[in-house]
Amino acid sequence: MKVVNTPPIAGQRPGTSGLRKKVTVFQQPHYLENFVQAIFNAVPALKGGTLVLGGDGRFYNRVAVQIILKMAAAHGVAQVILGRGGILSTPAASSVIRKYAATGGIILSASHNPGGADGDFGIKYNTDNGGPAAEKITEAIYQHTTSISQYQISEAADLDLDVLGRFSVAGMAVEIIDPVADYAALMQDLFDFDAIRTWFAAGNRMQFDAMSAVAGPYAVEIIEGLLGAPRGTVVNGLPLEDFGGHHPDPNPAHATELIAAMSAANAPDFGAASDGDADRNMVLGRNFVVTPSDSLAVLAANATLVPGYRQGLAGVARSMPTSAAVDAVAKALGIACYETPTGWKFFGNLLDAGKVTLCGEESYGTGSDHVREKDGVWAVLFWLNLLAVTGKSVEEIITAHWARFGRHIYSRHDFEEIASDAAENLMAALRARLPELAGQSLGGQVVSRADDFAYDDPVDGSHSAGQGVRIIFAGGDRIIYRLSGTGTAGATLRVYLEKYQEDAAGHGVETQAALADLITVSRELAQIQTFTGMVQPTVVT
Ligand code: VG1
Ligand code: CO
Repeated sequence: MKVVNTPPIAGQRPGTSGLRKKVTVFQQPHYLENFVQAIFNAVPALKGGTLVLGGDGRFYNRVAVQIILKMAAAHGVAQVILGRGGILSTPAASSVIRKYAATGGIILSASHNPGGADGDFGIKYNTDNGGPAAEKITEAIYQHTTSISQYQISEAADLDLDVLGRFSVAGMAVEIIDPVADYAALMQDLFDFDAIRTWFAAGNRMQFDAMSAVAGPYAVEIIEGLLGAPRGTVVNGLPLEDFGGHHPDPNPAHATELIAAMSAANAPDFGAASDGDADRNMVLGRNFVVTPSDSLAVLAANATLVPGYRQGLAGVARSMPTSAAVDAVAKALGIACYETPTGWKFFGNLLDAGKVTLCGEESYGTGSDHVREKDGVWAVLFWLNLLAVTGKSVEEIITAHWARFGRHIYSRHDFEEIASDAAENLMAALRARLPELAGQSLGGQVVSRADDFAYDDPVDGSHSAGQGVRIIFAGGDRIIYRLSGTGTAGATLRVYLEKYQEDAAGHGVETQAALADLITVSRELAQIQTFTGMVQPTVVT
């Protein structure tokens, strides 16, 4: 074991989901080691405990795994459970932490951010419930990075990561597990695999685009293997260190290959994609895109059709910018609906306390109490289960849902790589105007409420302020503004737009056209062009 002197490195505060930086930043001397040491300092229980370790396989994953193994050994961790090849999808890591009652886990991923030598890398700590560490812990980790003076690392040789079995690194046990097996078993407990097998056997077709990311092995084994879908159902199924140069983000703007396949003449019945670490999902029907907010609402409304949720839902939760589609379902079901800040870590307490069963975010994230992360493959299997037992198409399910609950027309406009100070100034100017907005008319609609969202966790009472500016109109339409906490270059302004359309005659409208007035108001109110110089968003989903 050696002790290495190190200076604190600025800027290691975890964002919405862990610490994300360019690979080149992580490659700087001591950068990763300082952060990992801060985790061990902040979580003393890891000494003598079990740590789960794995990542999405992106560039630098294997290097980071070797470093973390040696540091874990130096810190007296009793056992590391490691995915073969250093691979574990984020939801699989969460399930493994829970199944083996581990002390915690370190997940290596920058999720939907691009990878490769010039791309992004990331690291986050998950606690013993399998979920992302709460703000209290991420903040403690950050504080340690600001005062660190040395780290400990063993001088053991590198471990061969590609062989299953039990090994030792400087006396610490390392169990290398199949990254898919435990997760696949959990999925079989939740979903009606027989019904889905029958659906495929009847000739229904699907395309799952793993976007050359970590979902590939999970989707191939579960969908083509256990569920008998034809070979080739999963495309881009081989995880690549640079995701083939693509943005592994499952939305219409980035999953262009899937969008094209689903709008072709011979399109499959069902399309799906997931992100870099397989916790996000996008689902589509033939020539029909499902928004994540609608998907959450549909899963909630139909949950009892699925074995794992047959007993009904305790409650549901959504992040604040996510549309109120699920609120309408909760109301009809007579269950609670919680509104939380952006980021999965805010769902953890609600799930642990049994207050909610399903939760989701507008950013292509859906999940349940089966793990403590959002879960892309789980959401896709949930949809497959619904398609199989209802015999309906995706479009039929969604349009029937709208007919019953009304449609929450929804879109997110992202303005990426804005200079950080311009973005901060824009938000500050917006916040300064909030007190005067209520009662005013904007674009012909009266503002009923204008505030900066704050959240009081109903379980532990923790308070999180400054979570996004909300402009809520009298009719329920909303414009939300917040800055991204996952980017690595400049700042990203996210503008979320929502309009409720009750009348079925208006449900077929094109989304951007239906939101045109709100879009204009959103640009003018925040003076987006004045502050950023940008006339149009870089990504619209
Ligand atoms: C984004 C999404 C948020 C999500 C987070 C992590 O955060 O908006 O809903 O929880 O990414 O997802 P932000 O701060 O950039 O808006 V993942 O799949 O990147 O871990
Ligand atoms: Co992700």
